[in-house]
Amino acid sequence: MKRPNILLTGTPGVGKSTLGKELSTRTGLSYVNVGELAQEGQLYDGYDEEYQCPILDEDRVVDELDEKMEEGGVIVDYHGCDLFPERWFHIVFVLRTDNTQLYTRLESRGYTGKKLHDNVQCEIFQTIYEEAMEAYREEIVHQLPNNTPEELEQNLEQITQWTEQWIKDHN
Ligand code: DAT
Repeated sequence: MKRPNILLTGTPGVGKSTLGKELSTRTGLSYVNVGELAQEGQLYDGYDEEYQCPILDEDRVVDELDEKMEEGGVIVDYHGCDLFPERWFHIVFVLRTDNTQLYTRLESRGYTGKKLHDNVQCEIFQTIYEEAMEAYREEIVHQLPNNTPEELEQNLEQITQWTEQWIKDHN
């Protein structure tokens, strides 16, 4: 059976992993958190002193995932999107959160100072949305507001429906 690959992207804290894990339960697609994958495999290439975090080795991440992506049926979660081959994804969702809300979420995650400020700024400037619109065909890129539990549920229902329809249409 053919199954679609879905990219969930957006600024840290917009709710990608919350949505992705539940979506995986509802659709049966597998869920890959690229940050965790890199951590487990130490797929890093240096260290960013400014942000105090390791730098992703993008080529190794792509190599690591390529076979699984070719098979289909994968939900990928990452706060960037132009490192992946365009051919991997059938649809791209950019989650969006209002900046006051996002500020609170990131603060309670322990972000402070420049890291907190820059991430909220990233959301205000729609950085990831623009990156997605450059990297993928515009028709497959969708923004989803994700501020409240109600919106989370709506997003889950919408993507689950889309997935079921895709599977019907391609099998
Ligand atoms: P991400 O994976 O994009 O970094 P997350 O899934 O870890 O984000 O969510 C960050 C925090 O926000 C976490 O405490 C759960 C909460 N959250 C996620 N989606 C939400 C929503 N739709 N409404 C309210 N809170 C939400």
